[in-house]
Parts: sequence; structure tokens; C-alpha cells
Amino acid sequence: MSTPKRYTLTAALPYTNGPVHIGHLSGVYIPADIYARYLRQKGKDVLFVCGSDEHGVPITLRAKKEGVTPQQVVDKYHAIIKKSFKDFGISFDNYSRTSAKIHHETASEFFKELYENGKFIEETSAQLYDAQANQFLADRFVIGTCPKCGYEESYGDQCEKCGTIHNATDLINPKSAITGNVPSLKETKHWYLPLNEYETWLREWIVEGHKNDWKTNVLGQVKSWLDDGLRPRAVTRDLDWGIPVPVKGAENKVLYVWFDAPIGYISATKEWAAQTGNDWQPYWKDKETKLVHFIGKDNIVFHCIIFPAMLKAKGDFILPENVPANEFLNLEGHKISTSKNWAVWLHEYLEDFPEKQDVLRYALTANAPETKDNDFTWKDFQARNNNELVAIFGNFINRVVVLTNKYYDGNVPTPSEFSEIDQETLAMIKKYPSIISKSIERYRFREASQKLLDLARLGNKYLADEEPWKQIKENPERVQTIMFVALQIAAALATLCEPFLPFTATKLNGILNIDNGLSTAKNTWNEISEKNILLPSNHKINKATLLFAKIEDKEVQYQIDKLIATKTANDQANKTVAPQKDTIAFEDFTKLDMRVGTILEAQKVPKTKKLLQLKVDVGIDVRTIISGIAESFSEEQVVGQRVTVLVNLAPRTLRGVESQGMILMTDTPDGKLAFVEPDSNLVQNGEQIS
Ligand code: B3M
Ligand code: ZN
Repeated sequence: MSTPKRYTLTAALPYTNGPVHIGHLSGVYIPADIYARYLRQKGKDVLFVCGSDEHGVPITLRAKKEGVTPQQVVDKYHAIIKKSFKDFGISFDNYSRTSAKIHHETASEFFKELYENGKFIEETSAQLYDAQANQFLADRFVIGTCPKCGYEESYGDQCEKCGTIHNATDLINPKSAITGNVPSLKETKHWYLPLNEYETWLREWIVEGHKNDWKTNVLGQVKSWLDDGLRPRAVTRDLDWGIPVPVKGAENKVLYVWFDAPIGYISATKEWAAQTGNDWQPYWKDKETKLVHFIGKDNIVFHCIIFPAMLKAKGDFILPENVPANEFLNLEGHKISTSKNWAVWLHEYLEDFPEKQDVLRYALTANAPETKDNDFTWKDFQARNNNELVAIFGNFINRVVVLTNKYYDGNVPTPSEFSEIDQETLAMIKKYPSIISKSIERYRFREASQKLLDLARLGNKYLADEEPWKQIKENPERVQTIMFVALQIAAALATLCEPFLPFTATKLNGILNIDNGLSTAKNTWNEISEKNILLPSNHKINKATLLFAKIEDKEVQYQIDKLIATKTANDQANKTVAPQKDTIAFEDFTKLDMRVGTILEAQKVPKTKKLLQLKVDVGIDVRTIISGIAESFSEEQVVGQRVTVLVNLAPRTLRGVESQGMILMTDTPDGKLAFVEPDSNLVQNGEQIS
């Protein structure tokens, strides 16, 4: 596309069945915000919209679980999500919601026009039905085995494991998510979008037309769906929560959530236009508008196949120029899970780290799952802050500002002759806007964030090589030039960091006394390459304040402990007690000879992780027993431990050592082992247990 006249950027509408977490942020909202802020810095006409996705089965399931109405669920989480995005600096021009009247109107009109133009197939067919719950089962109301990958927890409309979309009747061994019953079949009428009719066009538009500029993970998924062959897809549902189907004979039916939700981008645009007195149409109908959808990989099919087919059928809308979907983020090695509460929730993060929005923005950008799933750990979060933001970016700015205040009372000095290194450094500054732009324009935000840090590294190296603090006495003129150059780097960072670190940019502009209306000091993205002076001599900067504070181990340990406590509670809540073993005769029990004993000595069994070799006093004698407890206890911890020992178990040789008996153990909720011991020290070694 030649230089676009304007940009319409959309970010996936978060379901309001829970708050947003770091997986949503790293996959969708931070990259989208970086791109929007960057384009605004470049002076582009940008519209950045999002909103709450308030229909669909996840909402009704949450309402049932909490014993409230779906409207109460969406009102609660819409407010939490909208506030947390704002507090985190996600700079939407409008954050709307699909329960809004304007969306109901827009989606209904959209459907009606397609209906009246004969774009749907109207069909009555047998669909899954739960007689006990007295309702049809679609989407997340039914669980079964995915016909494509065999995943046994697939939903009725999409398999979370392989991403495939299917109809509920395609599931193998379907079960109602409401009652657990096996569903029956019942006739019902729905309206289908004949995706198969768009297959050739989609292949030309995407597989051919965008093979060089769309991400390989997106192209790969689209190709596999097209290769599997597209089928008509129902765009209506037998549900009572959603947008009523606006045609005759559709009583008690609503629009399928994935038909209405993407139209939410359009209604959010219309709402923005009404609020700001703008015309919404150019943002969705002018071919010189660049439309980009920011989403996670599980939404690729809806944004690259279904929504484009809807727009194509409608006829007068533009199509996305790119859909740079990210992969998934895991948390401490486990899949993020709303239902298991295994997540770092944005609103909770902001409570625990009220001034550290940019630290999370940076950590999630530097580690983003742009081409493959990635893992967030609190240790990496701490390292990114301490070793990069504090030690590189913050350290450079602090040195420049402290020295400028110390040597010149905060006034930008007048440089004398520039040395070769000065000229090289000033020339390098001019290159950074395009260096960073190149990565951003290709949606490589991880790479872009590291190029930004490279500029700070350039500043640190320049100061370390020129050592103004050593020359200030003998060669003050030279130091004026050095500090002038260093301040130009600081001014460049103030602009270039804004898309990634908006809160830091505000702080840094304050420290450099920019943005207080002094047009001489405020630099746009392009001006950094064009202007020779970003911060003029005699411009007075303010005193130094720290841009970033170190994050201590204990702050991170608190977060890790909180997660472990959550996981333990989850495991406990979901723990199923082992079923009782087969019944035995009393005679069988009398064969077991269990005694009280005490561990006298312990040592690791070489080349094993689990085994300890123990000397145990069992009253009868002191014997050697090998026990698999080394991952729960150290040798020192177990000496003196009272234990229950099965003494007449046939001896076994383990790693060359004969083990004469077994120490009885049990499990703790966090997966460790625990001893079974008498609750009185009066009990002697050798006492029988019966
Ligand atoms: N509500 C997000 C999800 O699948 C979904 C996005 C809609 S964007 C139109 O988690
Ligand atoms: Zn699957």
C-alpha cells in the first residue's frame, strides 16, 4: 500500500468474563499500543479502537457460576478492564462495549443487509440439545473431542488446542457443559455464511497477496484452513444472551458472538465519530486507509477468514492490510488459565506496582511471544528492570542530568569544536528513528525495544569513553561539548521511548524540561533525524529524579509465593482423592509388620536425584533402607526423624545397595512428601503398628 492517508487499528475485544492478564497484554494490547503511539509520533491520522466483548457463552457460564445475570457480569468486568487499560497507558481513542445500543444497531443492520442480499443460507438441521437443561448446546456449552487433533476438551465452535473451527455436531463424544449429559439432537433453523464460496478469493487475497508481508504463523494457519476446505458456518445461535436476530422466524435466536464481535470495531468507530464530530466512514471504507487487527493466535481464523468474508459480502468495506497475531505467553512454565486463576491480572499488578506500568510494558515487549509461545517469569521481570531499565536507560539519564546540574546549574552548555567521535555520535542519533521504525513497521516490537536500549547504550559508552568528570578541571571547554552531545542523546530518548515507555517519556520530558510549551525543545520522531539540535544551549533542565527503581528479591518472591499459593489452592480444590483399593482379608493385613523407627544417618545415593541411603533403628536392629525422599528432604533434615517402617518387605538391591524395608510416606498439597510418624516421643523404636 502506498503511504496510507489514515490508520484504523483494532485490538481484540476482551471477553468480559474476567479481567485481562499479562497474556492478553503481551499478545495484543501492548504491541497495538506501541504501534498506535509510534504512528501518532510520526504525525499520522490514527484511530485506535477496542471494547468489551460482552456476548457469547463464556459470559453466561460465568453468570451461572456466580449466580448473577449476564449483564451484571459484563458491567463488573467491563469497568475493571476499561480502568486497568487506562491506568496501564493503553491509548485507545475509544474503548466501547458490545452491549452498547450503537453496537446492537450496527450489528443488526449488518446482518439484515447480508440477509436481504441473500448472502446467507437458511437451513433447518439437527443440532445438539440438552433436554435436562432445556437448551441447545453450542460453543462453550458443549465439550468433546476435536475431530482434527483429538483434544478431548474442545469447545463446540473452536478447539483451543489446534485452533480449528468446527460445528458442534462435528465433536466426537460431545458432553453438555451444563449437566454433563450426552446431548440429543433436535431440529432448529439457523443462518449460515457460506465460507466455501469465499475460499478462492481468500486464497488469492491472503496466500498470494500477503505472502510477503503477513507473519508466517498467521499465513500458516490460514493456509491450513483453506487446505482443509471451508464450510458454511452458522452465524446465529439458540441463546437468550446476545443480539437478537433481526429477521422474521428467528424468535429466541441471537447473532453468533463471533459474527457480532468484530463488527464491534465498526460500532466503536461510529461511537468515537459521534463523540468527536468526525466521519467514521473513511476509517472503514476509504481504500487509502490502512486497517490492522491486533489479536492473539486463537483469533486468526475469525479475523482472517470469517470477518473478511463478512466484509467482502457487505461489499463496501476495506480489508485488513495486516493481522500481526502473536503466539501465547505462559506463566512460570504453565499455561495461563483464567479458570485456574493462574495468571498475573493487570488490575492486581497495578495495585502491587502502582508506579511500574512501564516495567511490565517493557518486560512483556522484550519477551513477547511474537513468533513462538514464550514464558513470563518474575525473575525475568526483575532482571529486565534492574539490568536494563535501571542499569542502562536510567543510569545514562541520571549521569547526564546530575552532571549538567553540577557543572552548569542545569543549563545546556554551548559546545565548542566537535571531535570526530562527537560527530559520529551526533550522526548516529539521527539514524535511530529509522532504525527503530524499521522494526516497528514490521511489527517486530521485541527487536524495536532492544534498538531503543541500544541508543541508551550508545550514550553510556560515549560518556564512559569521554569521561567528562575527569576532564572538567583541565579542559572545561571539552566537557561543555561532551555534555551537549550527551544531552542530545537524552532528548532523542525522550521521544523515541514514548511508544514503549509512555510513563517514562513523560517523566523524562519533565526532567529535561521539555513539553512545557517550549516548542524549541519538543522533538517529533522525524525531527530527530532532521534537526541538528534537539536540546538547544541555555535551555534549562530540571533536577535529576530516578526514572526506574531497583526491584528487590523480596518483591518478586512475594509474587512467586502468591502464585504458588494459588496453584496449591487450585490443586487442593481440584484434587481427587484416590479411590479405595480392593478389599483384603484381615489375614492379609496381619502379614504386614510395621514398626516405629528413627533415622540415625543419611547420605545421597550418588548419580540419583531422588534417593537417600538411610541407617534406621527399627528396634529389632539398625538397618539400611533406600528411600526416594531426596527431592523433599536434605540428608541433614532427616537425621533423628521418627518414622513408620514396613520391616518385613523382601529386601531389594537399589544402585548396588541392599534396602531392607520401606519408610512409609504421604503427599503434601504442593507435591512434596511427608513422613507418617507417631505423635508421641514415648513410643519406642520397634513398637509394632497394628
Ligand atoms: N473476545 C477474545 C478471545 O477470544 C475475543 C476477541 C473478539 S475480537 C472481535 O479471547
Ligand atoms: Zn483440535
